[in-house]
Amino acid sequence: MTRGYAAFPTRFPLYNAPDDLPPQYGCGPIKFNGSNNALYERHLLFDNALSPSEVGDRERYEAIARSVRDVLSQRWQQTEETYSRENPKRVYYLSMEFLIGRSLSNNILNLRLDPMARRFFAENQLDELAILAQEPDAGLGNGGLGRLAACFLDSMATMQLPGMGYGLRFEYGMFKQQIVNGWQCEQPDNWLRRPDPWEVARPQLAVTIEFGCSFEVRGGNLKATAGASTLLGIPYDRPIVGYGGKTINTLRLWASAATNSFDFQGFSAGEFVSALAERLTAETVTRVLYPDDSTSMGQGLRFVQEYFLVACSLADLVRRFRLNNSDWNCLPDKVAIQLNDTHPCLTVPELMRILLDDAGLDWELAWDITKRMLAYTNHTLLPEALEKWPLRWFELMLPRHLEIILEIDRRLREEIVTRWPEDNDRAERAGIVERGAGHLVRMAHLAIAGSHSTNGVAAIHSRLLRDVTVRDLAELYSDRFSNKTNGVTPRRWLLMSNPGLANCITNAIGDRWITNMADLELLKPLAEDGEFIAAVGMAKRQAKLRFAEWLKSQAGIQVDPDTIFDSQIKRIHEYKRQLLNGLRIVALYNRLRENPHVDMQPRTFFFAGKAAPAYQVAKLIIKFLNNLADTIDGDPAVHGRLRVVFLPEYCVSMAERLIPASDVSNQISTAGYEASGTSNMKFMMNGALTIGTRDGATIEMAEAAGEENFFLFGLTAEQVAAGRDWYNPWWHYENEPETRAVLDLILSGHFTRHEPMIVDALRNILLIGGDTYRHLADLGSYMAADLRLQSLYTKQEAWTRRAILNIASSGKFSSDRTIAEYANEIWHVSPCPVP
Ligand code: 26V
Repeated sequence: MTRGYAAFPTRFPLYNAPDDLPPQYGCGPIKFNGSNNALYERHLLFDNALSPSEVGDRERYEAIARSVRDVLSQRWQQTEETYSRENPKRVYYLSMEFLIGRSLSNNILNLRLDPMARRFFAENQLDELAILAQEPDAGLGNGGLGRLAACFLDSMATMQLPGMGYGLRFEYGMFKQQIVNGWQCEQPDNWLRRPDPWEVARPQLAVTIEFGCSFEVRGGNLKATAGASTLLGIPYDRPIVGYGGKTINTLRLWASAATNSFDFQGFSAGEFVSALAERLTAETVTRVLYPDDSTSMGQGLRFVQEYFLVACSLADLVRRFRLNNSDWNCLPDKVAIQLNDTHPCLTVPELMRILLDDAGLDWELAWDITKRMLAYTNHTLLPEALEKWPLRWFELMLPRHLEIILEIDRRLREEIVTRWPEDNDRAERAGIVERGAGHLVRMAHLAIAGSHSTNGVAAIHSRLLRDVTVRDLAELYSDRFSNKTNGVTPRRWLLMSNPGLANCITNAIGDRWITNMADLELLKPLAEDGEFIAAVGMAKRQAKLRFAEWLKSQAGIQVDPDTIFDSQIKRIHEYKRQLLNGLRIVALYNRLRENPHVDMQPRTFFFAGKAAPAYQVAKLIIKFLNNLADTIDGDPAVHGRLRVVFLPEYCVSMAERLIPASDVSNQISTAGYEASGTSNMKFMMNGALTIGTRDGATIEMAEAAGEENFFLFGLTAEQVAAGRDWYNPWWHYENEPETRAVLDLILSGHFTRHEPMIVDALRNILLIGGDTYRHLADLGSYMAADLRLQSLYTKQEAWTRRAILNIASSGKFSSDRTIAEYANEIWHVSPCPVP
């Protein structure tokens, strides 16, 4: 008999607290007995009705995850009970995306079960890494906006705030990226093919949503047809464990279904197939995440998804409010709703509809309540990504909402004309409905008019939003605008992903930093302490070795940890300028080819990121980077000195591995374009030095650490804007020898031997088309900053000292700080501790 079976107990004792759980993190009634495996064994064998010889790592993963969920489920219920009893003001974070990644190790860590888990894996001789790798990333997001939502949930739970996330349960998340002959190929991400141990379906709480039209799937698209219809929203809850396990909040994701899941009449009449087709159409709504974060191209299904999220979530939270409160006037005292970009901004007309039609309030009161409840965050200034929906779609699908929007628009215009009677165009510019060939509803304007707060995500971004992008509305409602600089959770991004460095920090200053990142300031004096410098240097080396080993085992790629690890990992976008990084690499390559004896630090460049499937230029950039990697790899002249690696399938789990191992973080967007960035913060906390432009939150990071500890370069946002009419890339080509040599080598086809169309495309982007994103303007100063960086790297101690000063200054970029600002200045919610 195998060990697992023999150990199977006949009774299931109550869980006892792990003996090494520090008392300050005591989880109340949560008890877990580390010395027996009862829970695990039961899940392993009974959940899938398997014999011990049949179980593999996937079953082991599920059994461990289920055991952890058992451990937290009581506390999860108590959290909800406490909120029901105390009836505090709650905050709801509405987002089309939650990029949560994996949950098992994060939940173990936040429950402080990690010592016990380590013992468990050892005692049972289980391969921890192989088992953790069984969990698919929950890739329910495109990039920064979705990952921010996930970090915010972690912070709210850790700070014991009564918060809840609302999103969609996409059956297919962000596509899987393969690289074939250098090109990106997309594969569906069927992440729910196997049962997800973290989600709890709550069909008893399903809500019914009404549309002014019916739907059918035609030619792969969702088409609206005549006649009203209904959809069912079924909630699936996921636990959000705060650090220390005191509060466990909920992320509620909605899945769509048909109201009559089975048409029995139709079935009797022999219409079995069409009855089921209706059901399939209904389920289409939450089938797939839109993998495009660069354009708001009119997609009918996307519009339906947005309304579905809004309608389900509002029905749910209003129902919850009504359980404890009878007076509609109290809604803003009990509910704050944060709108993550304009994606959930149909909340404005939907809430008005509920207050007018269901609650029977008059317009003035309904409008006042709506504004006091809602707050809006903007995450991009790119005009092509600002959502505008055709008025016609409202007419077709949401006629009542259209009436409400037109009335909001009428009143807004009236207000503007009264205040600026001389300014004839202002109402047209600032109105909600953009009048034109096809009338469009400007969702950002709707969000600003219908809320009490609008914020950007870094100081420069909030300023540009107010002074340029929505200037007219900002002048009208100046008191509504503020900035809330983004942050990231130090639990996942430092404590969990970089245990070596985390230990180093804890040994030096204690572990309070985990929930109080300002404490990292205490590390500043240690930047002069030889022993601490050595320890931090060692932690970086360990992380590099660990990453190199992982890469070897996963992809068969061998990288040298003695080279500088220089990373740029993010969505592929022209404005993020992966191409500029490529130009830098070609310049270094040229230097080495010209003079093999040139003094240059050996380097490995890492790229990772996905392009929107329809974004051709972004896909071409991926192809170029892969060609660059192949050519350089195949050139013996630079062997051992220069290496380029494009890592396919960038995701949260990959970032968790690569960021701790990186020496250099590239944040090189054209100034004025990157709203904030959040990977920049993760790199900083993990002791990478930043080479970057004065854009987004990088500006505030350099301010915090001191510009002398950063490698800043390039045009400022003001200079970029000022050059709009006269910038000419040819000037740089003609007057800067290195720039010219770089372009000549690329345009000679050196990296694209049998692919002339790539050369044509690059010539177009960088020269003929005017170089919209100023690659050539910034290449010279990028190279200069790069030289400074290389020279510092030769002095390892000085380098690590700067890394320490960066870590010590990264406290501001904890999402705990960001959430404290939202809670105090926008939501006015306070902690509601669970006894
Ligand atoms: C935009 C769109 C356009 C309509 C179709 C679907 C779709 C999906 C996602 C997006 C998001 C674009 C905005 C975005 O992700 N912004 C990023 O937000 C981060 C968090 O605030 C910030 O750090 C990044 O700088 C910013 O690019």
